[in-house]
Amino acid sequence: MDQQMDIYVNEEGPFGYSGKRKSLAKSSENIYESLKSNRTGPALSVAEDVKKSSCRAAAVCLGVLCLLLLTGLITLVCLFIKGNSEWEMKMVLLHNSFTNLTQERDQLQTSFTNLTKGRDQLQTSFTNLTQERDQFQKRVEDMANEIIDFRKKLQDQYNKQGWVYFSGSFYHVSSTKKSWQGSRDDCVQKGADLVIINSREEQEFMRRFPKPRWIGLTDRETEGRWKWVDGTLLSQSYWILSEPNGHMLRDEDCAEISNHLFNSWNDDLCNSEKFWICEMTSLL
Ligand SMILES: [Ca+2]
Ligand SMILES: [Ca+2]
Ligand SMILES: [Ca+2]
Repeated sequence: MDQQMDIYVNEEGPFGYSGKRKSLAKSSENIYESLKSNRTGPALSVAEDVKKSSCRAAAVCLGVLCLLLLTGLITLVCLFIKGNSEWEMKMVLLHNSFTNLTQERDQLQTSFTNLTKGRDQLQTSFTNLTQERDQFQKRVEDMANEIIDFRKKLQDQYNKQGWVYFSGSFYHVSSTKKSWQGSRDDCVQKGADLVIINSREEQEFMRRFPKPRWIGLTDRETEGRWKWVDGTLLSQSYWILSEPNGHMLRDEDCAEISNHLFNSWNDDLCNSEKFWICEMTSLL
């Protein structure tokens, strides 16, 4: 009753209304607490404790969950950062690889360009060389034809003078007889010398000339040491069987050739007068 009277008393008056209002609220709470404590008693107090314990447990669980979530979140962030770093590293490596590949591609492109230029230059050089070769071959063919023509003309000219051409040499057979030395002097005067037989073909060619004739072979310097007029020693010979023999112990030091046999050489006295054969080696 006194409190209610205070309420009414405090509501009066135009001034101090707020302070009175607060006083009124506080009084009401006290009244409510008093009433509540009066109504529930000790049982309500135990329930309140249980409720508080539950709240604490829930709070603890919530805290643990938050801690776990935070830990998981940190782990995820670390994994993300680690993964991100690895990805960035891979990206850097890929970028470097791409850069290197690009440089290698450019170098290869440059090399290919240079090789292409070199190939083109070689192709041009090859074409020029081919043209020069063709021109050179044509010049050689022209020169060969000129030589053939010149040789024909020369042969005709020598033929008119009694010379016969065979395998690079001109041959002249005499129509008169002289000693071996006289025969040789005549050949030298013609710009030639007594024939030197260098091959089987030349030996066979000699058989076309009839009658025994002096050839450019002698052993006047050393008996039995036959030499050609150019100073070379005799290696391949075509003596008649049992020749050279120095017949009847005569000093037969000069060689003659006849045409009746393939092996047709004979040694005879150098002062004997015989026909002879001159040979002029041709440069053609
Ligand atoms: Ca000869
Ligand atoms: Ca002799
Ligand atoms: Ca003889």
